[in-house]
Amino acid sequence: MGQTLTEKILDDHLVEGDLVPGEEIGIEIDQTLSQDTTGTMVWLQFEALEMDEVQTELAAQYCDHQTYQFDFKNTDDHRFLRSAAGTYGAYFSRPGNGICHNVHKENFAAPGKTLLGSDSHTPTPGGLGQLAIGAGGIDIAVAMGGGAYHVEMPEVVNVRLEGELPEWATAKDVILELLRRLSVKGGVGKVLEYTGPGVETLSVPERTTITNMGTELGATSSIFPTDEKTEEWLAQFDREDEFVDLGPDEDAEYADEIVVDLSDLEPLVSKPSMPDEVVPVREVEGEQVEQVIVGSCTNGAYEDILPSAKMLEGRQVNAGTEMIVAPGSKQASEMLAREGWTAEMMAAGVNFSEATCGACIGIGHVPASDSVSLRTFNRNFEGRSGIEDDSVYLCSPEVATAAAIAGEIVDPRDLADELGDLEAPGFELADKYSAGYGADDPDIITPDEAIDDELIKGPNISSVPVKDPIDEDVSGETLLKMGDNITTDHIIPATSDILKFRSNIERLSEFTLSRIDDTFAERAKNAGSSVLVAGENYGQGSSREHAAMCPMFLGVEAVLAQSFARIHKANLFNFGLIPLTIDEETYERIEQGDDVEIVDDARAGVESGQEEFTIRVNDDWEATAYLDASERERRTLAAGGKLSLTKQRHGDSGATSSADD
Ligand code: MIC
Ligand code: SF4
Repeated sequence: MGQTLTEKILDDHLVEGDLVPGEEIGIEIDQTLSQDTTGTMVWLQFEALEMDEVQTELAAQYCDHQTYQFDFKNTDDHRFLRSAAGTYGAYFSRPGNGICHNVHKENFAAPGKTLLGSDSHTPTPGGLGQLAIGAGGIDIAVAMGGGAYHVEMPEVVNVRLEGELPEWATAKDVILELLRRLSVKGGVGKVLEYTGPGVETLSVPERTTITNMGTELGATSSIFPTDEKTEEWLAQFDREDEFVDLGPDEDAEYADEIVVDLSDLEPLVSKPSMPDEVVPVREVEGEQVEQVIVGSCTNGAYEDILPSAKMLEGRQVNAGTEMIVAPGSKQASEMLAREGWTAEMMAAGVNFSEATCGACIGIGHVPASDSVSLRTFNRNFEGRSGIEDDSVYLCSPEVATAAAIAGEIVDPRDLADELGDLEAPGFELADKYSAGYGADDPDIITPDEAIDDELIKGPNISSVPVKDPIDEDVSGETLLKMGDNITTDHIIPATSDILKFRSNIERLSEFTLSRIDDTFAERAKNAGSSVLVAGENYGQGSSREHAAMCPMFLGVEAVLAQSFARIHKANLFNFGLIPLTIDEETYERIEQGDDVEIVDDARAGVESGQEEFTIRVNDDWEATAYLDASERERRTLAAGGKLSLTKQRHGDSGATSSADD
């Protein structure tokens, strides 16, 4: 039987297990990436593993989320990251050089290689045939130490693209259409593999918009085959020698097939406050818009911003609307400037941000109260923009720019009819990125150019908390009962007032679940030990392991949910919290404030492979909760987490010559 492209790359990197969907496999990782807000924990954990240097072909550390450095703590984090990259042999991308996914794609992403990154949008370079997966920080640290990455073998779904995009429909509309059909949990446990005649009509930046936002479906990864378009794009960066011809076998078998006819697509938008609330733009036309932002890791390439620039040529941004362009990388900014588009857009009334995540997580450009913000980003979770009850819509650069011109949401086709002279900008590749990148890039410090050979820690950089092995008795009060689709932004928000404590778990934990209940941290501390209850898809969104570390630090022992998002569930194992699945009836019955006790010996049960646990609620009624975990996850959990396990194995010194799993 033939193989899918995903299976081929996994097969090439397989070190444990078989490629059977649902079973755990271990794969070798060629490249890693980490960014500033998850990276400090990555390197602190790498330090705790007592490794001398990075073992992967390539490791890259980016400073991209909080580059405005509002607080010395941010700058200290960046200096620490530079020192860690230098000490252990990683590439270091300086603050302001761009968002990890964009800079990695431009400089290092390579077809056929595996990439593991401490950011949920790591699958972005799937658009050029790389198999890239997002994970928690300690998984990156272990991979950098030469350890395998373990993941449930996903089902590979064939997304067959037919036809060609009509005018004004874009790659963003392809992924919004999939979100409309599948929802934010429709991709859990799956890799979306794109095939069909529509593929060759899309260029690499368009493909990476689609693979980037596959994360919003909950997918493990998304991937495109490679072709002349891939080679052409790599050549723009003088990297054509990294091209590899990759695709599925003709008789490859997929778990499922989804057909998207590109020619049927029209401009779409995600309504507040979930990426899958997708409707045609025409359904929400007329909504007044006070802010428009074009950019981010989803649509921040030069080629994504160019259509906006063309639409604004000779026009002006509406007086009632602010328009900001936030390029994904300095390369994109520099290209726009060199080609004259920056001046053109500035003359139209656009403001430029540095190449940073920034506004995507509420750092700068926070919308006004009771206002609509239209963004080309990938997430619009409530409050993420920096103001509670925000109204953030997600769309393509074309739809965003049409709104900036009109001052209200408008389908660009209708705006074009109204204005008479607004042409569809189409998609155009840059001629060549010739501005002295690669080896001469002053913003990427290669391992050979490193200026540090020891770690530099500022006063806010503390150590990684390590949990004790789990106890035989696990019980606690249900301190919070939550609904479906709780995001890691709810668990540990990322706004700038909070982000500065990412390297200091004691301080950060004070904000745990504050977006849902600001008394939570205090109550958890007082309770000593507690449990959380949630509905479906608990922990969707970011890869931040802080969303497991902080509850653990506050004494949460177990999370009882109807289902979990993939990365968060792995993070719960990695930090010794028991992720138990409950059915709808139990979820409905259990109330906030209820005392929950695992009746069985929890430790013995976890270790022995027990799948069903009896929980007793308020000493009154009982129900069954399920633990779906591999043998390796059970060992990790029983030990109190991955770091505790490593320390126990190596007699507390943690010292090892290559990282274990
Ligand atoms: C996000 O988009 O939510 C982030 C901020 O990039 C996170 C990483 C983090 O929390 O630092 C992600 O996607 O993993
Ligand atoms: Fe940065 Fe936003 Fe992309 Fe996350 S989703 S990496 S915060 S731009």
